[in-house]
Formats: sequence, C-alpha cells, structure tokens
Amino acid sequence: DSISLASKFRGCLVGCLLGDCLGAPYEGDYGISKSVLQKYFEKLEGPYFKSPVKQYTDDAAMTKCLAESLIAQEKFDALDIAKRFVKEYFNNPRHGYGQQVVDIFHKLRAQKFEDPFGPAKEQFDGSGSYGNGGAMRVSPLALFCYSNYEELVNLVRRSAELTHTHKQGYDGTILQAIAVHQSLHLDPKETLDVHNFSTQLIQKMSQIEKDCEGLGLDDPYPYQTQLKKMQVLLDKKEDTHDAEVEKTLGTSVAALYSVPTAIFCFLRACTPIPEIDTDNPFRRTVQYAISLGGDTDTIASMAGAIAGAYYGYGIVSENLQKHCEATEQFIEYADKLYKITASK
Ligand code: 8NA
Ligand code: MG
Ligand code: MG
Ligand code: MG
Repeated sequence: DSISLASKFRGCLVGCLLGDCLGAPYEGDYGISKSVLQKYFEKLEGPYFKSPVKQYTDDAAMTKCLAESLIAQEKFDALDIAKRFVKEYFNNPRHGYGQQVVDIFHKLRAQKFEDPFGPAKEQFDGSGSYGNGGAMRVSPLALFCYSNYEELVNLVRRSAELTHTHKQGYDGTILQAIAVHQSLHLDPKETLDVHNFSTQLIQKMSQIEKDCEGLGLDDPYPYQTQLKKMQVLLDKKEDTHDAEVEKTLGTSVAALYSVPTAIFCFLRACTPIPEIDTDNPFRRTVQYAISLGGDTDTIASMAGAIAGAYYGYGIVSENLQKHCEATEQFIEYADKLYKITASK
C-alpha cells in the first residue's frame, strides 16, 4: 500500500529539523572528511546512547514560528508570523541567525510592527536580502498549500518578503517550496524520475522568472540557469566530484547558490554515492548535503525536507530522531498541519 500523506507531512518537517540539527556542527566547514561523517552518522543511528541532544538553529527556529502561526491562525497572517519571529529571536538570540536579518527583528520591535514588510525592504541599501533564510523555513507553508499551487506561490512569496525582498531571495524560497510540493505529490513506491522532477521545476521557474524579461539583467533567469546546470551534473555517467558540485551549484548562504544544491542532493541521493555507506536514501541525502560543506545546516535542512516529503516519515531512523532537539514538537506540527490541510 502507498505511503500516507500524513506520513509525508511528518517526513517533511522531521527532515527539515534533522538536517539543521545534524548539519549545524559543520556549518561553515570545507573539506569535511567523508569517513568522519560516516562514523558520525553510524554512531547516532546505531544502538541508542545517552548524550546531549543536537540543537537546532535559526533554520528550525523560524520553521517553528511559521508552523505555529499557520496552526494557530489556520491562515497565512504576515503580522502574526513577524511577531513570532521577533519573539523567538529575542528569547533565543544565539541560534546562528544571518548577520543582517537581526536588524529586521530590532526594527520590527522598535516600530511596534507598524508595517511587518517594511524593515526588510531597507536591507542592503534597499536591494533586499538574497540569503537562503526565506527558503530554509518555508516547509510548513508548502504543507499548508498542499492542494493549491497558485496559493502556494503567492503565500510563499509573501512569507519570504518579511525578511527577503531581493528577487533571488524570494524566488529561491518559491523554488524550495515547489520542490517540497512536488515531493509530496509523488509516490515513493515508484522509481523517481529524476529528469522529469527537475524539468518540472525548470518549467515552473520559467513562469516565476518571467517578470525579469527585458530588464537588461546579465541573466534574467538565474534559477533556470542553475537548475539546468544541475541537470547536466545529474545526467553525467561518471560520478561528480564534490568540488565540481560546490563550484557549479554552490554551498553558500545565498539562496541562488544553495537551494538548487539542496534539490541536487535529494535527486542524487536516490542511488548510492561513493563513501556514503547506507541503504537509506533519506539518510544519504542529509549525509551527502553535509559532506559538501559551507552552509551545511541549511542545505541539509532543505534537502531533508524535500526527501522527507517524498519518502515519508517511516524512512527516518528512530535513533537519529532521538538525538535531535524538538523532534516530538515537529511531529506534532506536521500532524496538526495535516488535519488543517485535509479539512480545507
Ligand atoms: P541574511 O539576510 O542576513 O543573509 C545572509 C547573508 O547573505 C548576509 O549576511 C550577507 O552576507 C549576504 N547577503 C544577502 N543579501 C545580500 C545583498 N543584497 N548584498 C550583499 N550580501 C547579501 O540572513 P538569512 O536569514 O538569509 O541567512 C540564512 C543563513 O544564515 C543560514 O545559513 C543560517 O543558518 C545562517 N547562518 C549561516 C552561516 C554560515 O556560515 N553558512 C553562519 C551563521 C548563520
Ligand atoms: Mg542551522
Ligand atoms: Mg542555521
Ligand atoms: Mg545555515
């Protein structure tokens, strides 16, 4: 029988959480040893042992705010989300937030949330942030809009614009949400058509990126460009070296150089990868994402959300879950979002 949608909702949010918690210790590292990472995962996945939980960072903290808002309001409420971001930040400021996004929280609070979208527009001398902070937290909204693609695109863009008003910032958020959405709608019992998955993303991004035509930009279609490069890497007969992935797709905090990378990790990890010894394609996705280095927690979190939405909760190792902070809470969010979505 097929994997239930409720299980896919859980897989998505637990995948998002585990990627963040497991990737955070390596954030900003380069040349992470494959064998060290293999031992790290084997130990955590193996017989349970008591140890302090791996703590989540800004990625899961902001995801939590979005989930809690959607559950409490049963609709998209930008002001409520902004208030929750600020409250969460001032309660736990040491969660590894992006350097500039913190300014927004201070301004929102100082201006008493007069315009929740206002402060984000002033970032980077008015050009807005192109960081991956919108994309890293978007999973709950992708679940909430499971059955309405138009609504998904519109609400996801607005959710991003609370902090990310640069086109690459909110388009990257839309791309991540679309990837989760596609995963939710596929049956993992059937072989994943990797080429079709990426072709569908390119087609959808051609609609999203349409409005930059004729503006005289160097590349008006940056996400389509990166997704096409991703397809070339996926189509290659021989294995792609990590250095080439990093050079071509990137592992930085910019949405353009991390969201396509996360999607690549999910698609590449459907089949075995050298030096990643596991039969579990969910774990392979997360382990591979971390092994690429750079913004490990965020890329692993985004890749984990896409993979979890595809494979469902049952594939996620119980012991890995036990080593991560707030797993029970994320399962509860998924179940509540499922109830709301199913009754819409
Ligand atoms: P953000 O909006 O502060 O953007 C992140 C960074 O991207 C900024 O600090 C800038 O360096 C750069 N940036 C974004 N837009 C522009 C622009 N228009 N012009 C010039 N530079 C720009 O925060 P965010 O929420 O997007 O950040 C998310 C990331 O930060 C996640 O990876 C998260 O985990 C966190 N983080 C990452 C690292 C890391 O080393 N990779 C470290 C700490 C925190
Ligand atoms: Mg993190
Ligand atoms: Mg982080
Ligand atoms: Mg990060």
